[in-house]
Amino acid sequence: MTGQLSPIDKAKFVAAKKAVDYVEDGMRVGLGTGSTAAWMVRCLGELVREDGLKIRGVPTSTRTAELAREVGIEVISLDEAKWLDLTIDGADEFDGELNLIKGGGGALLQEKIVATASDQMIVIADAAKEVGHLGAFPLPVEVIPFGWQTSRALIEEMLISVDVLGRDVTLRMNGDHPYVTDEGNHILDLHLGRIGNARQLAMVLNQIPGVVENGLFVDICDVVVIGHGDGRVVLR
Ligand code: ABF
Repeated sequence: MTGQLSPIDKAKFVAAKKAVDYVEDGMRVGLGTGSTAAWMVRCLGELVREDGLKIRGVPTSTRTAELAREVGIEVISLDEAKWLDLTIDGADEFDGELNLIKGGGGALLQEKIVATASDQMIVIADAAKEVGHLGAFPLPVEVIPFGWQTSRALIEEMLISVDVLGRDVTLRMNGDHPYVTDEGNHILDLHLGRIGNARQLAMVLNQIPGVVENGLFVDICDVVVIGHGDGRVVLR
């Protein structure tokens, strides 16, 4: 499965492989989105096929659902699962309080719902994702298409009164067209540079009309499994 991996892919793989140690027979598992989470899905698939691991997976995106089925994992909906024992997902940034920025892959809405509906959330990440302060990675905010420019203007106005370094807000594009999420929404990327108070910003953002969800995961992550290019794994 792994062949000759680049250091970054090795880091992602070893984090993913370590995280699946937490998965036990009979679990309902939230399956994350992104390249690190894809390694996790492949590792779980190998355990299902070769060791008879019995789990049911709830994917956080259509692409994760496709990969999970491809590797032999039984896929169910969150409504069928009702609640999850464990979610394993990637992240774009994590800080010392295990708060996260997620959504670089465009799946933040389902990711946050699934992670919140879990007894435990494990993040798997290469070491470069660890930051002193969140914000260098543009913060994704999912907005409905109706009046998205008004939502953007209201966000820009709100940013004047919060503790951030930058205030540039851009519409995420997919080629010549706006990016469209699995739910048919758009994503605004907030180039904030440094977020002073993630908890406050997460709350204020979701009060803005048209905003569906934001990529700040505050008090949701329980453990971060950090992979390094030399094969080392560290837990936070
Ligand atoms: C996903 O993991 C997204 O929320 C986040 O953008 C992504 C990180 O991607 P990768 O693992 O490819 O670095 O859950």
